[in-house]
Amino acid sequence: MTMRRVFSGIQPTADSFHLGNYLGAVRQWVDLQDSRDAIYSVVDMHAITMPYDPETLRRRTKVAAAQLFAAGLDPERCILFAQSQVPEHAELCWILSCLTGFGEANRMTQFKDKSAKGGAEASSVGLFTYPILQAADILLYHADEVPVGEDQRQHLELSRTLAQRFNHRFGKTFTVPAPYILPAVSKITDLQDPTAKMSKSSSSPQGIIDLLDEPAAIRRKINRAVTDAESVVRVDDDAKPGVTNLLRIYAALSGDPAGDIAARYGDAGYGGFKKDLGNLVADTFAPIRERTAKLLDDGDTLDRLLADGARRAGAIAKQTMAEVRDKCGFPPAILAFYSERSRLFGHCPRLLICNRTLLANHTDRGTIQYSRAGNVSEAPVFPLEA
Ligand code: AQP
Repeated sequence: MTMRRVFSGIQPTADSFHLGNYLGAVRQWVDLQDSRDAIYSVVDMHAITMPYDPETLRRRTKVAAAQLFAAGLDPERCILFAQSQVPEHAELCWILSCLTGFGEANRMTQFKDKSAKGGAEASSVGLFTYPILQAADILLYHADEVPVGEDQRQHLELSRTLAQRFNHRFGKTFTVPAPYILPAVSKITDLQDPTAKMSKSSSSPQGIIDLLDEPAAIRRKINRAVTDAESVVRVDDDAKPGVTNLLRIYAALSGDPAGDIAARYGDAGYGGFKKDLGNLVADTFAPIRERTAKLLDDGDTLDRLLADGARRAGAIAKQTMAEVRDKCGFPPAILAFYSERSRLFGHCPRLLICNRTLLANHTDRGTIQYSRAGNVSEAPVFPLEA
């Protein structure tokens, strides 16, 4: 039986992932490697929807990949790649954009929240179409499931709608993806504002725990986390959002049920509870932090791992796009590669996929002739070597 496929992405928008990213996404990614056909991406094209600095983005993309490998992603058991190294994401995004209603895109709450901060005039069109690029990310790989936090549920619903719409208009092409959301960790909140999600871009330094924080900083932040005046450790989302958030983090990292942890500390105050939780988070993150530093010291290996991931992801994406382009009515733009030195064409996987038959190699003018459904046509070929 073939394994179900998962796809998920994470933005390199900070110098470290945070506890919410870790529990809501990264840890699931690691766990799912054994039971799923897993494809993950550092989505650097999403990271340019807000103003950014190219050198910072380059560095953060590597730091993101290093953290993911350090957290347990294994290139033997999953594919991890940088989104911008597989150009088909942008190509499919355009096609899906043409299937998305303006009003439909305008209902996305993440755009409303993020654009409200800087003002709609200052927001980029890329920020507006972000969920369509996300749909392209997912649909390119025919993902069955998408492990994400609760904040991504609405975007995932759009991906499902676009897959169904494309299939309805052009014939069955895409898998309709399902969200994979674990409620207990789907919204880790800000330690200083426990009603808001912990977020790279909007949490204050005291409200966010970074995966790469020093152990002392982690303990201090948890010690100063906002709680309440009651001094009883128990789950109550409405009356005790701060303590409930800390209990959820404790339960997720220890594996113990939140009720058992609450019973252990009872009404003895928050001091001991926070101290133990601080140690637990610090101990969980310390080895990831050390492994990340080692991986970053060996930049060549990291580059090689990402390039290999892009090669493997790109092979799947190219197959999908060959079918999509054909269904949309586009002629094939890149049908085959050939080597100038050998003057021989290489494999033509796109020809096979789209029921085209190779008739002739016109190496003199850099094209090939093919037939499709009895019609003869010509397409450009791009040399691998200059
Ligand atoms: N607080 C959170 N609790 C649980 N899951 C979370 N995720 C993010 N915050 C929480 C999940 O982490 C994955 C990667 O997120 P992302 O980097 O693509 O962007 P995001 O969701 O917008 O997260 P941030 O931290 O708020 O980033 P910025 O500030 O750059 O926008 C996703 O699966 C997300 O659900």
